[in-house]
Amino acid sequence: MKSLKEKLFERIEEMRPRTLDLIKNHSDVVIDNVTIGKAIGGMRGLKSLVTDISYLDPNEGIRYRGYTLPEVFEKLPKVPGSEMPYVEGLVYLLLTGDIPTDEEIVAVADEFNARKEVPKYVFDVIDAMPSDSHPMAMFSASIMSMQKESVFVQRYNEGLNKEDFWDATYEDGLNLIARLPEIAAYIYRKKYKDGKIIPSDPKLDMGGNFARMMGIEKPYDEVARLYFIIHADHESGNASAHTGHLVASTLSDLYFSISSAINALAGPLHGLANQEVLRWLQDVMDQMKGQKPTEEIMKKFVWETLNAGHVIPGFGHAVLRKTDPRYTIQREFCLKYMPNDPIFEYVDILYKVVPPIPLDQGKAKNPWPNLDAQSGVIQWHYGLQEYDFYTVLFGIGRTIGIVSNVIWDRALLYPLERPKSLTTAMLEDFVKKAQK
Ligand code: AMX
Repeated sequence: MKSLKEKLFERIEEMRPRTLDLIKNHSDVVIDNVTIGKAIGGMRGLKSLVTDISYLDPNEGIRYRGYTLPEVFEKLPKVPGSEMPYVEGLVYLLLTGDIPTDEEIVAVADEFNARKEVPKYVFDVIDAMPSDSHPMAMFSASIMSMQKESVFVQRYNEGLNKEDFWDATYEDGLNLIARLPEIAAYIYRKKYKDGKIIPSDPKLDMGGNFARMMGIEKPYDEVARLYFIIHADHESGNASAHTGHLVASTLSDLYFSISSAINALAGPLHGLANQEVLRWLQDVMDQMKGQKPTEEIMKKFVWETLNAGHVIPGFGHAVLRKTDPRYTIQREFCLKYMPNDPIFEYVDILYKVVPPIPLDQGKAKNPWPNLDAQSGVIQWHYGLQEYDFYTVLFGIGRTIGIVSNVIWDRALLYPLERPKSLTTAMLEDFVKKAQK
């Protein structure tokens, strides 16, 4: 049996000539137009990045290496006694494009276990931060503090050949992914549970071990696996993935790159949206004094929010144009494990009443729920009621996708990212020329 790294190298050798051929022989082939709307409008939808790790179809949602999310959950090997797959298996799939066999998954889980010891000074860094620091700031700082461990930097300084950059990046990436659950759980227990730390269990898989270190009973291990898998990747253009790629394109190591990506994820239009949804729902619940609203009453709350000039959190998406499959998978989980949860019942009513409203209003291009519409609700149900922490969970998942992308960026020798800017006056000149 080949190890994950050997299998990855096999794939890299297959891909390198294809990329080389595109650059050498087809660089002039046009794939998109750059308009003023795109240049000022955050490059929305501009086809200007390449990744084979995932593809976001506007109608169908995300595919990981060609597999839809339901297929990923069905095909990846399951943790014994669990309905959810190994998160470690997703890393294997994203890196190689293959579903691991039962034998391969055991080897990969062992490889992660061997890498998961967190250096003690990381906990000292967290302890030294003010206790009211945002958990995402603590998470980002912890990752940054480990930069001195970088295998890439060490081997780069020894004169590493650029053909082998991916190999050292693989070492950093897997070390980082293996350590993040313990770091996140430490931040949680330190910040919200009086610092009573629960040690890691080397025999457990990533999701199971995370649930244990968080101190939350079953089926929270299933929630952890579900979360890390659905949040892992969403193409390269979203803010966190793009930040990770951009920083790594300077040949900064993965500790710099992932810490930056975590900072990008901390914005309310990106990873922080899950807590906004819960806040909105609980505000409605308070006003309803716990009563279940009718659809008519719920519509009134939605309109109040819109009329106050705010967005309905958990709805809409920059690329997707249908219900997010990551929402649907969580909804199925809720229907199975927590159908009578009062907040879930609210989410269900919202799903019925919100979509026609933005359509009537004629503004939002996508009126359907995104993954955040109920991700906070599930956490709340299992006792994780500290909103600020939710984005850290997203960050653990997203790191898996970014690490996979950066390893491949290095394998295919992608260069420094450096788009060109124009001035406003130059754009106005383009308009004048176009009008002549
Ligand atoms: N409620 C009300 N209005 C909305 C809306 C919503 N949920 N989603 C979009 N709109 C409005 C926009 O504010 C914009 O109005 P404007 O022209 O007055 O500025 C208009 O509809 C067009 O927006 P769009 O092109 O459809 O969306 P976008 O690509 O600009 O933004 C997103 C996408 C996700 C930021 C937006 O839909 C939004 O703010 N949603 C609520 C916050 C949220 O759920 N974020 C989570 C996203 C997923 C993630 O990364 N975690």
